[in-house]
Amino acid sequence: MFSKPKEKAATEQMLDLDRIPAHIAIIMDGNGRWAKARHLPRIAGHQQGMQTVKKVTIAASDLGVKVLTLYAFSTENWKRPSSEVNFLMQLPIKFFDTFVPDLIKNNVRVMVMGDISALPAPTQKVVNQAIADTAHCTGMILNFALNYGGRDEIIRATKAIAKRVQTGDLTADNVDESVLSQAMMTGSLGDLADPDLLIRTSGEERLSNFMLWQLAYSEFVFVDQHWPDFDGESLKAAITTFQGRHRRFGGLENK
Ligand code: V07
Repeated sequence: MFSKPKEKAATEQMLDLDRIPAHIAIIMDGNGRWAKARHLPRIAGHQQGMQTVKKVTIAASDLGVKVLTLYAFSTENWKRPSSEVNFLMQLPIKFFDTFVPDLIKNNVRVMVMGDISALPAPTQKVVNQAIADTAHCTGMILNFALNYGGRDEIIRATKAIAKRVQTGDLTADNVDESVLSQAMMTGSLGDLADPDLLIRTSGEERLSNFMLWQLAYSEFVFVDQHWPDFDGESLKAAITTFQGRHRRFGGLENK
């Protein structure tokens, strides 16, 4: 009477390999809670979370996902203790030191969205190097949101468009969804810019300033696992949940 089961448990259904979401975005939450539950420092959770990034990247690539966007560091994360921020800034370096050959072997191309120029110089260097080293890869795009904020992205896009109007390259009347989409940090992804599926781990059900424009029509799947406990099977379960839902894009029916 009060709640009807509106979707089958993902485990009761089968994963349809012909309907894998093209673009999956993940808010990798719960590293600190994972560590706390084990009486470990928060940074141990981040370290383990990085290993999960590697496993999930390969799992997504194997499933035929075209873009995997991972929220690694938000513009708000600078408010954390400086010791934790310093550790987090080392993670892209550790990640690429150990993982670039695997990325190349799996034909995965690295992309980054966010204000990279505000990161420590060695972090910027390794990120730019990884982008360059994988520029020839034609498989999945692994898109890290690093020093990224959704409102910041919208402000930057708005400024860029305002400047185009100012120089006469564009008229105000010609500003439409397509112009906005291309001015966003995902503009280069073309029709893959908008995630089909957003996953957030660790039980929180908020957007936390992530891809505000691009998530307008996405399916949201929230899972209780902390990010370090997430794995390829969890990814498949989330995709199965996604496949069990109707997507209507605001229209009436789209079966
Ligand atoms: C970070 C591990 C995953 C859980 C979330 C927070 C901690 C991978 C990267 C990364 C980022 C950019 C890049 C290559 C790797 C990363 C940060 C934190 C700041 F080009 N994991 N990871 N960056 N965590």
